[in-house]
Amino acid sequence: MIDKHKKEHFKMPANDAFQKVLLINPPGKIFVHKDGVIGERKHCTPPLGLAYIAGNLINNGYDVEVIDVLAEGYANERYIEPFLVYGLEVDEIVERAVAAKPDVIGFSVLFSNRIGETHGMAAAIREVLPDVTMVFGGQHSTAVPDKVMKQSHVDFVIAGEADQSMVDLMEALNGRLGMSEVKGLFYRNGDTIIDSMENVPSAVDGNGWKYYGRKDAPVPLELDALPYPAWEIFPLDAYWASTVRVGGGDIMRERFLVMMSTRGCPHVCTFCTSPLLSG
Ligand code: B12
Ligand code: SF4
Repeated sequence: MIDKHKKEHFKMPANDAFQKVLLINPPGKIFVHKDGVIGERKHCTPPLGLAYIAGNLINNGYDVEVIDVLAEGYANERYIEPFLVYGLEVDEIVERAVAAKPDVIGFSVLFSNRIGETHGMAAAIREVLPDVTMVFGGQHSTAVPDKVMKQSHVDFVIAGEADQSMVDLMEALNGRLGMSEVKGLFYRNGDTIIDSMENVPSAVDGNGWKYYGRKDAPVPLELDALPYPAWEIFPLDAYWASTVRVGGGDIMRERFLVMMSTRGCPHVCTFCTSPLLSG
């Protein structure tokens, strides 16, 4: 079997200013009806996108650590009307982030309903780590990057599938690539927010959004060239120990992982962020 983590690493100079990346998976959050009945089941599914990003960062010689707020704090529930939020407490996240000594922190915001908690964590970490670089990504950040960038603790948004563009951002921070060369990157120039894809023609325009064809979208073009997801740095036991599983029910009571067999979509349904993310 091919071990994709054993590919040759870039020759990284020992004095790279940006070497250690901390990836944070936000807490879980489900809706609770006024009568107290839970509107949906808790979920606890290994975060495939973050694992791919971690795999490619490691493959390119970077150090990566994960705080999986959802899985590690699965049993720690609090009711914030009208939601049940579950995950590690902010104080613990801040403590862990400081101990990790990251140069860059990446926050995954797959679901729009998590953005409030994610900004809350990021702002709390920013108070104690004023110089750390903070990057937001995932479906929500892709859909409304300008809105996400309005928060002063957010240094960058990477729109789209960031398996490769997160590595490219690290290369840009270390001076080996221009910011404008990082696909899907939103960054600041003074008070102006720059979109590195500004001049790339869209395939479809709709409701103020640009939808790119897969070949122009901010996505890795050769999926087969990506290393395997770096599950070894994720707290898989916490996922396997969770009592509620979305989808598989009884089948998923054993050790399991997730995979995705295709990316992108030829349609542009107005309620869906998938074509924005993946082309
Ligand atoms: C699998 C899946 C789930 C799984 C698990 C998700 C997980 N833990 O990974 C489960 C079943 C739990 C789930 C649940 C829900 N889901 Co869902 N889900 C998906 C699905 C089908 C695939 C996600 C995936 O694995 N993609 C593959 C990986 C490789 O991509 P990725 O995770 O997106 O990660 C890439 C980028 O997002 C980005 N990225 C991700 N993290 C980071 C971090 C940084 C720092 C950077 C730079 C980039 C970055 O780079 C990654 C690598 O390419 C998507 C649709 C889709 N096709 O994408 C919907 C989707 C994410 N889900 C969606 C929704 C709405 C939900 C629910 C809220 C539905 C509901 N009402 O209950 C729930 C959430 C639970 C809850 N109650 O809050 C929406 C989100 C839209 C939005 N803007 O909020 C999507 C986009 C579906 C849609 N078509 O609209 N979901
Ligand atoms: S809902 Fe999203 S993924 Fe499904 S067909 Fe429409 S655009 Fe494609």
